[in-house]
Amino acid sequence: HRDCRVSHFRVMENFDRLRYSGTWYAVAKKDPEGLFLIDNVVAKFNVEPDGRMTATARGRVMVFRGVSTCADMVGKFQETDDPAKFRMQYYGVLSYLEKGLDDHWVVDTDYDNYAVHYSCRELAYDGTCLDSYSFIFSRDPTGLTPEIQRIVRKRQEELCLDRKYRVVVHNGDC
Ligand code: AZE
Repeated sequence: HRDCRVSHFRVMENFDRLRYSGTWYAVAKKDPEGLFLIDNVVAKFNVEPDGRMTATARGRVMVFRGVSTCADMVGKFQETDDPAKFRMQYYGVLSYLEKGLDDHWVVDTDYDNYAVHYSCRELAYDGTCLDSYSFIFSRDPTGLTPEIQRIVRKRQEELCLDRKYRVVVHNGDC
């Protein structure tokens, strides 16, 4: 039986934010509750001169029922005692868009092809997650190789999120 306690999830060892920087295309995502990025999600991670990690993200979001727009979001990362676990403060460049403070964990990456991201917004009393979101990122917008898909599927299972992901479409809308 799988251990779904969030504090027991394994994250990337010796996470290197410099190798992680640059453009990542979301190829799959597991949505949290409420409003979220819909598709065409592209994230760009940077390391600032002072060493801190920042990111921008672009993607299509629903603003009213049936009306969507492309949103530009900014993320600033606070370090924790685990180098692969951050707190991400984020906000929309346009004021009406969402803002918040989320966990941002890099679960696994080979830096050159794929990354598995995880965020739990609300813990249950038993330590499992009540409201999470997760992105599978690829350096290549057309997707991941079958070999890497196997690794990613394993990580999704370990996060207790197998079969909870949807494909993120990239069709040039944003
Ligand atoms: C992430 C990559 C790093 C930068 C940022 C990310 C997260 C963005 C959101 C956006 C939510 C938007 C909503 C709009 C209505 C993880 C993709 C900022 C959580 C809900």
